[in-house]
Amino acid sequence: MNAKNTDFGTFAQDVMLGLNSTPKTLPSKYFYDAKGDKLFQQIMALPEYYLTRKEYEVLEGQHEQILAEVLALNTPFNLVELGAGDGMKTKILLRYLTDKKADFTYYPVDFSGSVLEELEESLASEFPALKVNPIQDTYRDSLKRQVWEDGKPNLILFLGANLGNFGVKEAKNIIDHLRVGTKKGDQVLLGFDLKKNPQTILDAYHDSEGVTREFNMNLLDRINRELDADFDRDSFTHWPTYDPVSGECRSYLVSQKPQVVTIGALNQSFEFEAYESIFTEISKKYSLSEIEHLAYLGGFSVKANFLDPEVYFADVLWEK
Ligand code: AVI
Repeated sequence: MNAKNTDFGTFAQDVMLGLNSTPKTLPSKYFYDAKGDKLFQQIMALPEYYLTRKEYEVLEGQHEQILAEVLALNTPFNLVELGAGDGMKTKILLRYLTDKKADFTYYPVDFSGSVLEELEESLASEFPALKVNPIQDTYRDSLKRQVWEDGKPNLILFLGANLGNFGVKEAKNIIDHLRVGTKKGDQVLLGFDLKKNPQTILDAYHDSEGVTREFNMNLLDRINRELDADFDRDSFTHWPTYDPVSGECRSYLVSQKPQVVTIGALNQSFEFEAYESIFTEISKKYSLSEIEHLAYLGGFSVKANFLDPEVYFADVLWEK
């Protein structure tokens, strides 16, 4: 595996920067340790969390059209996936490509080493002949390094509404990395959660079983565990919000009282006023016109938008 340094130093530094900011913030990429990965799997199966089911529906129903062009090239290619996760949805594409005897190498990129290990195991048993080259890295750094680049056409997958976990400026920056990290003729398939009834969106991030709450709280547990801190998780409330204008669903952990939290590894204490918040995650929802604008910014042409019948989710195919 091509491993990147995701060590203690980076985590500690990001926590220090985030908690010293005003307002306080913690990066959502640190949700995903072994426990966070399991919680996210549970989230994906929640009745309120429609995103995974809807994207599955799109890929299951329209994979032939989605892959028609890359198959028509009739030449070996690379299938690169940014944020591969458990590969559940990608396996629809892998199965179809394998059935069609396509000659390709699959490069799953993920920040989480444990996720990649599990994925590699499941692929080995379900697709024994598949050429797999896992890369442990961030989206941006992997696009900078392009370890897959060998002159063959690339189809880059960025599914699961993962781009939504970045603010507008950062999302544009990632699209810019996609622009630089692809060559003419490469295709990109991106998943976007679409703007819809605000209540439906809010419910997806405020599930009745409290799994999403636990997912956020795990970040405090992780800081306690890995950075020798004393967050009292019961004195924080999980608080998701949704703004239908910006399409931004934002999650916060709100301190229920004035308190001081000490992080041993940073040798620093952080004061919280009553009801002061830590911003933990953004999950932006897009309109189709906003998505088209992103394609334009990246210098991509829109080949097709693949939607579910309820128009909850879009997988969009762009070409450089
Ligand atoms: C991974 N990502 C697209 C999820 C989302 O919907 O923003 C992460 C998540 N956060 C809370 N629930 C799910």
